[in-house]
Amino acid sequence: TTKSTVKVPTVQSSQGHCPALSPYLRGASKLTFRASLTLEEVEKENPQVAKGRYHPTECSALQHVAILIPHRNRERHLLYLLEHLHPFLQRQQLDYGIYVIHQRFFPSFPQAGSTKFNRAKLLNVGYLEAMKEENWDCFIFHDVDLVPENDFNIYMCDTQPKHLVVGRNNTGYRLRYQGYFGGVTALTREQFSKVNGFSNSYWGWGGEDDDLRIRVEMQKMRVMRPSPDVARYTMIFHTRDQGNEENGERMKLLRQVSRMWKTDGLSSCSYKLLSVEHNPLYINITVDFSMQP
Ligand code: UD2
Ligand code: MN
Repeated sequence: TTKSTVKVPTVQSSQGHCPALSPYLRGASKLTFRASLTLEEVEKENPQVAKGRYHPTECSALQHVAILIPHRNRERHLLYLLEHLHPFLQRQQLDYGIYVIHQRFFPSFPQAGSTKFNRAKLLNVGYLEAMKEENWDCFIFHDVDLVPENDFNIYMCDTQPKHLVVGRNNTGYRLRYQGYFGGVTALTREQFSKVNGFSNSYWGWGGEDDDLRIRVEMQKMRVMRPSPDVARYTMIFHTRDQGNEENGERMKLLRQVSRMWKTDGLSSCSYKLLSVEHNPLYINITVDFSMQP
């Protein structure tokens, strides 16, 4: 060995890991949603994103993160989310991919089966399809209408499942209730597979987020939350969608989780895959659930 007296500067080499805290974070930002915004503009602002994917070039990211967004008929919301999320995730120096899982709706053929929206099942599909492309470390389950306000709300997974929405604008930035697990959550590949993913049985609005929390608690995991001053979101205004009416079965389903979780989830998620498109800013997965029970 040679003893060097030369001080090596602490610059990240191209092989080195990214730092624990990215130097690009800005903190709280004022969000605006311009009515005239187009997808082409957002694409132009993100030349480094290709086929929905990005990775930092200055260092190797600490986690490979798949963002999964359940979607049907919310094109405006999707556009605003993409506009804000891409630069947000890049400032966090993440290796990431954005997946939009689209439930095909046949309003003129209601006899084709259930046309109700199923957020949880779409997220299971997102996990299964994303895992076919890459062995992602971390999954962010993300409502299309929630835009993060502070980039210190880090989109990485932790030793326990994380709930990232402590507060949002239209509920006074306060946690809605103890145990609330809706909106945006982060689970590692292992945490999500340990609970067998989401239940596939929640058609329409509500309950599926509480079901996942019960699964998490049954595995003796504990929900973590970032501090309230960073875990803040703006929910873009909307009314209840057609085809996502309140699920009257949800209380009954929530009483059965301990009996059902092993057989209802990732292990039983059947669907008809209609297409996988690699758009510039996101991977679009379209599925048909109408033939499912
Ligand atoms: C709450 C939860 C949400 C979920 C839901 C009950 C928050 C912030 N969010 O949202 O995570 O648990 O209650 O199911 O507490 N969607 C479409 N098209 C539709 C219907 C829904 O794309 O026609 C997607 C979209 O990503 C949307 C999400 O499903 O953000 C949740 O639906 P919502 O926004 O209507 O429900 P909300 O705001 O009460
Ligand atoms: Mn919403």
